[in-house]
Amino acid sequence: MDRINDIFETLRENSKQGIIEVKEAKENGMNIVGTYCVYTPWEVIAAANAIPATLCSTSEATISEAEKHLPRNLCPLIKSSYGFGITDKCPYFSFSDLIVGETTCDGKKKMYEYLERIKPMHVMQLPQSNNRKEDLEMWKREVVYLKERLEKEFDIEITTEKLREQIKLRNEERKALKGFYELGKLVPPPIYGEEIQLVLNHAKFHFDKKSVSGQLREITEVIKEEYDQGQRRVESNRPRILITGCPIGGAVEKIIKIIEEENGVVVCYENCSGIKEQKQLIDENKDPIDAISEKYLDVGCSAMSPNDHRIEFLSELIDEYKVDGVIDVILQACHTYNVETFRMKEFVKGEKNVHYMSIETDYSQSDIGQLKTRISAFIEML
Ligand code: BJ8
Repeated sequence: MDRINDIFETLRENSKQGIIEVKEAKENGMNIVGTYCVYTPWEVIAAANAIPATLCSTSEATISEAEKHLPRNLCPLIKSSYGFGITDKCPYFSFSDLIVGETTCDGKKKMYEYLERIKPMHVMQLPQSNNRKEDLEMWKREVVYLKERLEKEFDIEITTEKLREQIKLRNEERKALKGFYELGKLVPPPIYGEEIQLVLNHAKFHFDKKSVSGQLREITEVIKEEYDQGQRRVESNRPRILITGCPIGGAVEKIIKIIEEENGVVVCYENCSGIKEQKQLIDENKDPIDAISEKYLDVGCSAMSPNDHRIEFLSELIDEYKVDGVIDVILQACHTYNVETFRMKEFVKGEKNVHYMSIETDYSQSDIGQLKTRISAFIEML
């Protein structure tokens, strides 16, 4: 019996378990808060005794409905999110009592204005830079406004103790996730990028964080043990790829599939569907609101100007994961990430001396052939 295959098989079988968990929580009187972005302070929502649930945004299925209200030349992630809202096809959206969004890119913040017609929304005003003390002060006020809104909405007091408890809980999950990711540093890596994604999705859509942390540690342990005993699932001659850029769940997982079919292997995801959120723990010794504000503002998203945090983190990851090539995934009409490709290319090729390519795609499968040709040529060059 292959223990690692068994683990992945079970995760595939349980991929819809999150919906059942949220449904049961709702039936037991818990509130659900829908979220879209890694800037959302998870701990504040959880301290209000509510479940923060990531909303559906990665399928093409609802885009045509969204285009009845939104322009066609808008990022697919925004159209998909909105489409799921108006068609009521995302169970997490249906169960949500409140949606929390942030003013990241223009398309997202304008879409929230329409979403508010369907569900109660709380939009956090995100500073457009994260390197000045004024930015942190502004963001801290927003974190406090969110806390107050949740208290009012759910008639509950969010105490310092509750915040501390949630910080601890989520930090444990971050540590467990980090431990799992770091398997990708091994040469050759013990598992494929597609399998990494499977585990990440499991963590994202399971809401009992205590048990998720335990499962992650167990999965990491089994993979390490098998590796130490000589099991090699991934050939050592596969070029090691880091993915950066826009989030790549659901429909965009086509890129991971192509990379690995074309004989590469994804060892690290720098983007928001990957390690970006786990980069920094929340300081458990500080005032919880201060510590939460600092951690979340640190995220290196292209909505920030300048976005130096992305470069700094990318630099560390390229070295630590011994990366041969960086693939920067841009969702169509994502201007902020698209503009950053020039700086990324300069940095990755010029300063890190690592191969770089950017890919623009959407949620359709119509560009598969073209992506295959480009990715295969890139991997061959490595
Ligand atoms: S912190 S990356 S999850 S905003 S891809 S909708 S930026 S046009 S998703 Fe994101 Fe938060 Fe940033 Fe991460 Fe706009 Fe670009 Fe679309 Fe984007």
